[in-house]
Amino acid sequence: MFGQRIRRVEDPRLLSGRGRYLDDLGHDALAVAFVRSPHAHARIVDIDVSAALAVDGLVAIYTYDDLDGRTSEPLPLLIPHPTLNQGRTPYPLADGEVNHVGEAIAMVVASDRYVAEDVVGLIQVEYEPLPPVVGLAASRDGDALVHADVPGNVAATMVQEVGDAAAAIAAAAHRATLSLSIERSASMPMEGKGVLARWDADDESLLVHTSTQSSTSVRQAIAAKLSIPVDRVEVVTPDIGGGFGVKIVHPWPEEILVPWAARRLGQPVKWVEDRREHFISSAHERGQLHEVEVGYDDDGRLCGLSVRFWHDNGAYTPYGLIVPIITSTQLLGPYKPGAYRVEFQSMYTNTVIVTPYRGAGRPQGCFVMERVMDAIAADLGIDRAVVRERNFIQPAEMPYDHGLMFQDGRPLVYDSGDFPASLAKLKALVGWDEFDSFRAAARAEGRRVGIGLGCYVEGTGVGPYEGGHLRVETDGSVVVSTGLTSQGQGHQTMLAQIVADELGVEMERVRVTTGDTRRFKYAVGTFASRTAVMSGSAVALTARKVRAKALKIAANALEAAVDDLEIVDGQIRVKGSPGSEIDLGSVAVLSNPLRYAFDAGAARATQFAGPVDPTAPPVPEGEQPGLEGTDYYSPVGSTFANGMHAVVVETDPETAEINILRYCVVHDCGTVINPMIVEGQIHGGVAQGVAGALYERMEYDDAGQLLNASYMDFLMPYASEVPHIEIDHLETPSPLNPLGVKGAGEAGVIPGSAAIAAAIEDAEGFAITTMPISPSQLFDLRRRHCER
Ligand code: MCN
Repeated sequence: MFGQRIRRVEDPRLLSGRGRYLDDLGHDALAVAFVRSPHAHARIVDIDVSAALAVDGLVAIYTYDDLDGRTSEPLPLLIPHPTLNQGRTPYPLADGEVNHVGEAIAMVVASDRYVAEDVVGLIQVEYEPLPPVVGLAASRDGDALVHADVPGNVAATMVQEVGDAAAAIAAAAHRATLSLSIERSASMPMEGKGVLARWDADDESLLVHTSTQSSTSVRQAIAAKLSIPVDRVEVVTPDIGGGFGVKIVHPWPEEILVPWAARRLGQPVKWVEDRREHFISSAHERGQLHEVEVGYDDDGRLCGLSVRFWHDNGAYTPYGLIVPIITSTQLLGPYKPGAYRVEFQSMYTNTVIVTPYRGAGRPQGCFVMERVMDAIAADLGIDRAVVRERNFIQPAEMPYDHGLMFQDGRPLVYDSGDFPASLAKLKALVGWDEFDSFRAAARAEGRRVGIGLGCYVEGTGVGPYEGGHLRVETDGSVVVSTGLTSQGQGHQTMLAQIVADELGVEMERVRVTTGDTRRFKYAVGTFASRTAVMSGSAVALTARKVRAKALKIAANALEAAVDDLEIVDGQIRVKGSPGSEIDLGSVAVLSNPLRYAFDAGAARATQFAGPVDPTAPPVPEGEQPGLEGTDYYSPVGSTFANGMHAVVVETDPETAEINILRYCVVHDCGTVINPMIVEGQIHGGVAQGVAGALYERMEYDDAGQLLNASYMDFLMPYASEVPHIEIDHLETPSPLNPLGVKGAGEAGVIPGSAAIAAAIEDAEGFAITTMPISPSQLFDLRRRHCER
């Protein structure tokens, strides 16, 4: 099964409308709607609910003053960092001050959502507006402050340096400076966030369904905030209509408030985010400004690189410095930078918080580094691919230690990759060396075409651990549970593939559940393209453990040596001796002394009468009953996937419309478990990369109002804007995990802006330094370059 193009087992259910998403549940629940701030920055003077109290169907209105115990404290700073000495997190409901449009101020619980929204409209909040800080320029000016006690709006400053970059740049034969920026954007999952909570007063326990990327972390957070023992909280993740990072914050305020209200009211309570709420109160990403100095030799080899950048972290820092740390380290891509210095400042603005969105800081880093490569090539008149080849880390240099600290606090060490081979494949796929003749032919027809490259390396499969549980049922079917949640990546399929191979069963007999703490309690979450590496490895190790147990029991039953046995299609048999075999279901019966005659495999496993087998032997010392097992995988470091994209664009000489003619991808995620899923992941990623390059941006005005907070104005690409994607794979297995896999879930998005900017630059003949770029912006750039 491993490595085969197997159709996703979850799709028939999802595609035929039989998925169960959060809003398909809890039709008996009370509904929640929030009063959210219309101001980017304001003091709350008064909240008057009197006009709302008479509304039929209203159950409760809560403000900050109603919160008790630990719910009245700020939400946790999930990933602290020593340099984040000015971290700030919000309260579940604003405590006297709001710091972005959309921040929750009051929570309304009512008989249904219509009533709840009516009540929201009747609550009068008096504000004293404060000066808003919108955008990096205003934040860096520091004239107005987001948090009065944070000077200069600087949440953190972080520097990493390897060698003396300033000296290396000064001594280099050639130097260049670049100013590069990427605007804010955000993930737009089809399904927004949502929470449903049920309080069981007898058991004093909570059952919470939430559309999260980390059910185990939400469980811990609810238990801590509501001061309930963890074993009194279970969190279940139903089907999820996409996350792309935004559902990794654990907890979102609503994930505390809804269970809190359910316990207080003794009734089920549900909140489902609407699209406007998603725009103005869920997380964004990408907004960064970079100043680069680079020194290089006559051949285009890097001598020194110095990058200073500013990261717009929005109003709070619940997710710490993960995004800018990733940019600062992953920016280097497949290259050796010579001496390297990077410094960033994470800046507060009165806008929605920033947390990782698919790619997480890498699209910005890749854009910076690839613009540098193209600038060097342009300056020296060297082919852009050649400049890259000359700066590549070579396969023989793996594992390659950059001397930097990565996002997981561990050294940035690449484990594997063959960058020259990847580039050779990409050049062949796109026809790099033949492009000049294509360009000449196009020019002869009055057309403008250009080609661009983008290369990246992506740390995937970060720790600290994931686990799996596997049980063989007495009918021979296999039940696998992991704590990770699935947002559409096809985890049920790929984990079933792994188990089928490791255990020797048919894939159809394997059923996988994810994200249900009732079934598996210890997990970290689905982010950083870590499931294939982490859960894949954990489930493989678990399957090996259960296989060993099955063989031991079967060896006893068949009176054979363990080493002489094999498992084929769920049958354990003596190799080369047909006829002497026992099926896994029967072994499962034998594994449990409490054998019931009506267990599926019982008749085959033993000869006994009556409902319970009195002759069953005791559980052997050191063993546990049941053909099941649990194991964990905890890696020593991240594994580094890589890839390279080439894009051919055509720009309209009159209208400046930008069309992608070809989009080629070479992708290395180590050993591929399911090429069909990986290609699907690349397609989705490329669509988001194209979106980030040409369409999607968060358009704030100076008052901090998001002007395009609806799908009428926020340009998501349709299928018509996403090009046909040509893919080739290279497999350099990771030496770090038992399967040799590296992650694939984010890769497609990373080089989109870099490669598309390069292609537009190639078509137009002037530098592209900001992304995304619209036709009107390109049109303006043309005018400015003509005027020069
Ligand atoms: N895979 C494989 N072989 C490999 C690596 C991966 O077959 N060597 C397959 C696996 O089958 C897995 C899929 O690719 O099902 C993605 O694996 P992985 O790279 O481990 O990523 P995760 O499963 O951890 O998913 C997280 C990643 C991230 S971080 C974002 S953001 C993202 C993404 O996945 N969000 C998504 N892809 C998404 N896809 C959908 N449909 N929806 C989202 O919200």
